[in-house]
Amino acid sequence: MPYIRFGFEMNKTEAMSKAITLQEFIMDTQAEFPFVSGQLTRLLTDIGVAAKIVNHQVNRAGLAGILGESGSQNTHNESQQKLDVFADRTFMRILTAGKSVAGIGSEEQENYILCGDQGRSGKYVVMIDPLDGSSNIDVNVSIGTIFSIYRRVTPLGEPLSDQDFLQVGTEQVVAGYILYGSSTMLVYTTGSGVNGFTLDPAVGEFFLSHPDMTFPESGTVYSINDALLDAAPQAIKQFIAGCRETKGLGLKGRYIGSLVTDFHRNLIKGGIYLYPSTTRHPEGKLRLMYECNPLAFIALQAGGLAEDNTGEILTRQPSHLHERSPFYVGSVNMIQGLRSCWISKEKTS
Ligand code: AHM
Ligand code: MG
Repeated sequence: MPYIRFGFEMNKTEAMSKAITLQEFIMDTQAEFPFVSGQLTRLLTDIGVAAKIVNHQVNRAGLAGILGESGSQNTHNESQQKLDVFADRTFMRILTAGKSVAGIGSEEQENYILCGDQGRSGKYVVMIDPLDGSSNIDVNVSIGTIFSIYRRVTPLGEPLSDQDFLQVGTEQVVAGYILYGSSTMLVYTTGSGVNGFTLDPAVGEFFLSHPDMTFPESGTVYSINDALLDAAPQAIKQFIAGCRETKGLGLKGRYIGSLVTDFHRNLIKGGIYLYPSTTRHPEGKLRLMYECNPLAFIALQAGGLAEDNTGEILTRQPSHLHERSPFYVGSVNMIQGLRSCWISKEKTS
């Protein structure tokens, strides 16, 4: 999709050479949002600000002596790292300070948070994994933030309720992630293409660096935790066996164990990420609302596909906030290959 600025159409190369900041881009494209009121523009800007603060802390983690576990546990009984706590507090503080958010669901908080007067005002609900892949912090591996934004369901003026948070993935208005990697990137979609911005630390601005991101149709990378394979469904075993057999054709196995990083690489190079249901995690490990749905929404906007064990994940009705799901996301050819493995296993069982 061409990027249009001040009424002029630009191609990817022109857009990249214009030094367009995230703020400019958000303002220029805000007319794409249905029911535009400026609140979503403000909210996206706030996310960009919080990302810079978290990025600063991630980059100085070793020096500041804030590596290691904080001692507290999150709602899934996983030990929290100090940066998890910092990232969660930073996003909460900045998002609740703006007037556009009515409520926030965070992977690090047991219950959702209502902003202001029981969430009576503010048009939007945010779901966020403030720092994903945090077990990688101590070994200096890239980590990320994943977020999505929904329009509230209950009328303005009434307190928010469960139904505002338990919306199907297709209702997302915005989805995005921040990758704290060798450079820091913010990638997001408002449902009209996917665009990536790279932080220039010297000036403290995100600049449009990856306009109109698309999954290569034919992926060559498969990303799975190999240790899970014995306990995974037959269809997954068959698919991975097929990948291994064809590796002479250029297929590669690559698994970082940091979802945003694995997803981002596959988005650029073409590939599939798989986190299956297993004996230990029969419902999968990843969280539907904080991890799977936002990345699934981005994947579809980028011309890829995303599924759970039964089909398209975005149409699945969540039943609770911290629901888990198997997750398969990536290039069209690879997800279709996986689909045919599910079908052939159904036929033989
Ligand atoms: P987290 O939200 O506790 O960080 O867990 C999610 C992470 C993903 O980033 C990553 O893809 C996955 O867990 C790795 O899990 P495993 O170590 O089981 O392969
Ligand atoms: Mg996570």
